[in-house]
Amino acid sequence: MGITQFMTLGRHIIEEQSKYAGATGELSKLLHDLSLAAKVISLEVNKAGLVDIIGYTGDNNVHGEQVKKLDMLAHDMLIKAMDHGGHLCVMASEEEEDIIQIPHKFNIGKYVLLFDPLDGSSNIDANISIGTIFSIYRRVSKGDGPGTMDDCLQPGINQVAAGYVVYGSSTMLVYTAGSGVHGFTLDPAFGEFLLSHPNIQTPRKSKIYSINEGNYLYWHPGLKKYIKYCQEIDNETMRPYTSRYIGSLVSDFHRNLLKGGVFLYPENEKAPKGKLRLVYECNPIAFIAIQAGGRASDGYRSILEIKPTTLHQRSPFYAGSDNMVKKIEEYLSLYH
Ligand code: FDP
Repeated sequence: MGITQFMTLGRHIIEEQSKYAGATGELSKLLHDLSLAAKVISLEVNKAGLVDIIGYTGDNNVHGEQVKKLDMLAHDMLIKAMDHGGHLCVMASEEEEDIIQIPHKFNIGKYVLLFDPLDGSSNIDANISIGTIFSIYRRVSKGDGPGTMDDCLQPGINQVAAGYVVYGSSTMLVYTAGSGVHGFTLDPAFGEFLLSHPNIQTPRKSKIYSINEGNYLYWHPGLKKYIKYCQEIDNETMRPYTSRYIGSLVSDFHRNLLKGGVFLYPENEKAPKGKLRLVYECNPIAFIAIQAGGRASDGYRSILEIKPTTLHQRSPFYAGSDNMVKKIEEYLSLYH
C-alpha cells in the first residue's frame, strides 16, 4: 500500500469523529496530542545512534529490569504531551509503578490513558524497530475529580481507542477507535502522519508464526504440539509456516497484521503468566487485531474479557489471524 490521498491523521480523526452523533471532539484532540508525542519520540529514536542517549540510567523499573534512557525519555515525553490537554483524568505507564495523576493546575477530563512508552527496548542498541503502545478508556469513577485505580483496571472490551507507533524503516502510527484499523506513515519532510494503510484487514491466508523458540522446553505440551503442527508439510494449509521473530512486540505484530500470521508469548515454567503486560501491551494490541478481522486470546478466552486486578499483571498472549489463534486454542485445550 502507498499513500493514495493526502489525508493527514488530524483530518482523518476529525472525519471519523463526525460519524458519531454527540461526539464532543475530546477524543480527537487526545489522539492529536498523542501523535505529537509520537513525532518527538520518533525524532529521539532516530537520533539514538548519534547522541549519548543509548545506555542505562542505572535504575531498575517496576519489573526489576534495567531502565534505558530512551524509555524514560519517551515516558516523560508522553506525560508532558498529555497531562495538560484537559481530556484525561488519569494515566498509567509501564515504566511507573502507580497511576499518574493529572497535576492540580490542569483541567480534568473524562478519558483514561494507559501506555507502554517504548516497547521492545532491549533492541534499541541494535537499531531494531521498537514501538509505543497506547490504550484509551472512558472513566468509570464518578464525578469530575482525579481518576482512580479503578479507571485504569477496566477490561479491554471497554477500550474506546487503541494504537501503536512503530519506529521502523519509517515511523507509522496505527490506531482504531472502534471502526476499523488505520495506518499513517510519518512524512519526515512535512512532519505529518499521512494515511498510507486505510482500513487494514489482516489477510485470511496466513503463514507466519512468531515466538521465542528458545523457551521450547518450558512450554505447555499443547503449545509444543502446535509448533510442530506449524512445521509439518500440508499444501492445503500452506504448511510448513514461516517463523519470524524480532523480539519486539509492536514490530512482530505489525508485520503479521499486514502479511497474515500469529504472535505468541505463552506462559512457561519460568514465567507462569507469560511476559507481556495485560493493560499496556495485550489489550491495545488485541483491540487492533480484532478490529482488523483477527483474534486475540490468552489461550482459553478473549484477552478483552479479562478484568485486570493489578496495573502490571501479565498474561499469556496469542494475537493475529483468526484461524491461527483458534488452532492454538484447540491445541492448548486438547493436550495438557
Ligand atoms: P522488551 O523486553 O525488549 O521490552 O514486553 C517486552 C518485550 O520486549 C516485547 O516487545 C517482546 O515481544 C518481548 O518482550 C520479547 O521477549 P523475549 O526476549 O523473552 O522473547
